[in-house]
Amino acid sequence: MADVIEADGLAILPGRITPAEQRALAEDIRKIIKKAPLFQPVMPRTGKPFSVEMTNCGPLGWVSDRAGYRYQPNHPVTGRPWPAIPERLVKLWQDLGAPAEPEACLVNIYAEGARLGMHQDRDEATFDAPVVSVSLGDTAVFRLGGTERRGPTRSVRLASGDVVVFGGPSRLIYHGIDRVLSGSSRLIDGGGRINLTLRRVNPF
Ligand code: MD3
Ligand code: FE
Repeated sequence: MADVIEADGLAILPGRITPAEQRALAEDIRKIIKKAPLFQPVMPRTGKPFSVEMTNCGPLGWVSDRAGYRYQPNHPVTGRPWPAIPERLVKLWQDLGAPAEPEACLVNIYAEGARLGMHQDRDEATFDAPVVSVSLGDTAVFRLGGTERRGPTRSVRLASGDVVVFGGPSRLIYHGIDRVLSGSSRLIDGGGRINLTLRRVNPF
């Protein structure tokens, strides 16, 4: 399918990653999880656990605990530095025209029933770079709003290999994952969905 470029800095690129590249990426992620085990973040203050499990790669990783949301250079459980971002993801970032190098790659793992409530991503010290999202495995029902919490939303399905670029005014839109369609992909043994988000945290 042709690239679908939408307005306001939003680009949805269905099937941007080939099936062979998707398998290679899934293997990269498996190795990252061996070095940087999945952890279950909890909500600031309340301590309510997310239904999504996470890890990171890159110089900085996003974490959430009772103290708040932040980026940090070390894994919250092992204390070790995050593994490097796979070269094929750095190349994707550059091929999409994003500036400098990504500093953080958040790995979100969705088992059956996992979801992510509507939120903005604004823990970064710069919004000048886009966020690049890569979906692998089961299809997600993604909800896309505007830059105000209230207001119209629409639903978009993100399948394995789809890439979305959120730049310009779209960098600060509200978004979330309503649900994951289990059994929709055979990429990941045991099913589920992986979402990778590549970000700049600091100005370049
Ligand atoms: C729009 N992840 O990690 S990817 C997140 O599928 C997150 O795991 C979802 O929202 C997931 O913060 C959605 C799409 C996405 C990611 C980051 C964005 C959309 C975005 C940042 C700014 C605007
Ligand atoms: Fe987000």
